[in-house]
Amino acid sequence: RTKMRFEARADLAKAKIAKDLFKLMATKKTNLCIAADVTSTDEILKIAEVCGPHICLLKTHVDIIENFNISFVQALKSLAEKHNFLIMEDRKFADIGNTTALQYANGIYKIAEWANLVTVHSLPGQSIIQGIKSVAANVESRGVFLLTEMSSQGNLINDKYKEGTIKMATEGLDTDFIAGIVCQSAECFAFPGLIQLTPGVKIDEGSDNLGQRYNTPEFVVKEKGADIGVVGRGILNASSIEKAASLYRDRLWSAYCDRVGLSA
Ligand code: UP6
Repeated sequence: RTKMRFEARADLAKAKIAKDLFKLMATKKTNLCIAADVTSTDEILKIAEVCGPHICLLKTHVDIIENFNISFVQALKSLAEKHNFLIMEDRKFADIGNTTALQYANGIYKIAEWANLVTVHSLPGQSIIQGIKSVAANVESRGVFLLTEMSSQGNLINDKYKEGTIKMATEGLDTDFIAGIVCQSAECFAFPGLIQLTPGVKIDEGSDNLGQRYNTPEFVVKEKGADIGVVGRGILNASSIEKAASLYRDRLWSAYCDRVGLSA
């Protein structure tokens, strides 16, 4: 649980996109990422418009959208500009470098064209990052988050896998392209220039009936070292998503301020 502030960590970050995101969080005063896990383009755009002012990051699962089209991507990018947030496609790539490069740049979604960030499993090794990097139009405006731990009950990640992933994120050949790690605990903190993204956040702790486990905003930021908290259903199932986003933003940001000794 580092007490360093985002501004100072921006200076240490090796990936340009991590510097940008640290600075965005510090100036906009938000460390909330919304998981826009809905299946229509209209719903995602509504979330982006209404919650945009409260978030640093909007996370998509583009392959759950029923009516995907390229004008949707343009509209989402404009909203990202208007409200000043970045877009992360939570694709969780996990194949060999060559296949991952094809999946990232081609197909219907052409993720490389619009996602500032993507998530990647470390399972295949360093080559998966090299694959993505090889087809990224601009290494400065793109980057990856490496999955180091998962929130789901019974996942198979062990200490050795975790150590290997952290090594890849801190000592590998592509540290200029790794913005951060997706994890659940402060044990994963290795270098203050990396951003810790933690999903499984809900004000009402507990679990869903498919293995997801939740912790409160305060717990993930102050005890588990999260820099960014990812909230999906905690916001999406609220009667007002705008109010819920504002509430999660306040709770996550206050917890960060407490951790680093800032007045909110
Ligand atoms: N996510 C997790 N746990 C992980 C990694 N990723 O929940 O270890 C992602 C899910 C979902 C979001 O794919 O998009 O974070 C959590 O959504 P929820 O808040 O509705 O549970």
